[in-house]
Amino acid sequence: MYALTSAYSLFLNFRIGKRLAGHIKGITGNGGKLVFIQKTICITTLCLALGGASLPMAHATGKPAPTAEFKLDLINSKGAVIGKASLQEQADGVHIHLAAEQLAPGMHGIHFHETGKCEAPEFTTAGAHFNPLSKQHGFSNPKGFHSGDLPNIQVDASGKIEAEIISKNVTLAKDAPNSLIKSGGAALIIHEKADDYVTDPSGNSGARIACGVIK
Ligand SMILES: [Cu+2]
Ligand SMILES: [Zn+2]
Repeated sequence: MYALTSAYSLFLNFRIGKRLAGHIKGITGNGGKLVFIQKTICITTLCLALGGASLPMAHATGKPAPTAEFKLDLINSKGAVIGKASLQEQADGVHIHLAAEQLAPGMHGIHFHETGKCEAPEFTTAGAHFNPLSKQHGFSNPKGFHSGDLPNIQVDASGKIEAEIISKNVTLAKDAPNSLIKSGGAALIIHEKADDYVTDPSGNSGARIACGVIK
């Protein structure tokens, strides 16, 4: 099931404007019309592949083999497991494969947070967005963005999401400055509302509704 529609990609394109427009993969001009040739969108250095669509594999040779996979359960505010995610670093970035259910349909912000502690119901224990470069929040923020910022995800009408997100802004290489694999861990958090990509410190994305520990 596709997590995002082309219409949504267009919406994102209009909403974020030029900053995003140059980074949407798979859009090509065709007599002045936009044509989606591949279900992948990119925001700055992040790409969100649509659920179910296969990502173009990294064709680079001589690059390091993919790292070990880090798997995590996502829990909701009642502490129940509602999904899982796996992280794996490839030549083109850290791939986050996400599959979850029992979420409210619609757009939701999702980020890496700085501490690997998910205490329901509010998950404040996960701290702020992962931000080793001391930037402000948001891809559209001139002082942005956090290394842990990610593109919004769209939960379908049945409350399910399956998506693959790629981030070039983090690594899984232990103890690198922007590594998620660090002392104290990190967390992947889904929010109640969409991230507006500009409001510091968390994109006005509302409550933290699901959390998973990355260790
Ligand atoms: Cu967050
Ligand atoms: Zn942020």
